Amino acid sequence: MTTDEEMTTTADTPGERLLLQQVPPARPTAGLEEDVRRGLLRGPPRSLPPKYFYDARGSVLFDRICDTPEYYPTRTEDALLERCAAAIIAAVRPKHIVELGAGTSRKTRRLFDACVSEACHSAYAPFDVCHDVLVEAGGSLVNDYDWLTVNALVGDYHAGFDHLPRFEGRSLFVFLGGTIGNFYPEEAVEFLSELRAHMQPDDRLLLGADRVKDPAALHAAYNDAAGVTAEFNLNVLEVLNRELDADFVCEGFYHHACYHPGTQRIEMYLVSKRRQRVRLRRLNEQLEFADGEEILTEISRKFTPESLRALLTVSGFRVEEHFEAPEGYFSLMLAVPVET
Ligand code: AVJ
Repeated sequence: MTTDEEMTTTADTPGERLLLQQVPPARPTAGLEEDVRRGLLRGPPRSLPPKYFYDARGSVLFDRICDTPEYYPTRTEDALLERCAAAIIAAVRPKHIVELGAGTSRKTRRLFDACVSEACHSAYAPFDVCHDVLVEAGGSLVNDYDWLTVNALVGDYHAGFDHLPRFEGRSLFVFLGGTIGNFYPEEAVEFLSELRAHMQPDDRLLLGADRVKDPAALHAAYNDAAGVTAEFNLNVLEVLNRELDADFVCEGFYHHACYHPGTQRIEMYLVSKRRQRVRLRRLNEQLEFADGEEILTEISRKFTPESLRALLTVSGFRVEEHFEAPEGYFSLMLAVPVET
């Protein structure tokens, strides 16, 4: 029989299992101002990096995109993870699970469930730019998994991995959601090579990527009927208005997303509905838009098993396992760093 005393000495309080740590950038990265000067004030096409979508409202809108019937990637990846998480945990038996761009860690719970069924109590290190999301998600994780230690890492994975802590024992790095598709080919290689350089020989990478498929299905996923993706895209103008004291009129632009089979990618644009001038007061700049002029706000690359494998190979990995969703809708590759 367990006494009250034993209870208090054996069970950690959830708060003691949630740690928070700042990860300083390994190199300076461009801020909004520099990205705007480089991408939005120049062109053609004018462009913005997709990371500015995710302010508080943008993150909520992204969650709502995931709930639209057309946007299949999130639920497809989740179902795939549910199916193969036990095999992954059994094969890797990680001491640490390190997630890049962890967000709310919703899909990662599939791995923790597998940790339970495989009796492999890994620690979790979610790495994300958003402090508040890490605290909230971390709090509910330590509550729901009474064995789990969360070592939340606040930082920008675009700023390199030099200051990411190196954990002892084997780490499983996970990069989910198909976010690798938001990188241009050279950027993706650079990013994965850098991650590879940070990894120890025994570590593994689990990479999720969306697949090339029927263009109609791809088109629908980025043009949902309820217009949530359009709202998400237009929200970046609100971010600019707030951060740069700009005067974009959202009604002056429309959402345009289209799949390009040649480059195997979705290109997402905001298109000016008329000639218009926009002031960026904090930058002391103004923009002149022609009628129909576009801003490229995101690319989302789609992969074949071969192109995903090739990306991992040139980045210094060997693919150990490939898990795919029905009809080749989504891929998860488990990869090991190649000795150099
Ligand atoms: C989760 C960043 C991979 O590219 O599909 C969803 C973002 N953009 N709808 C993607 C997104 C438009 C998404 N990522």
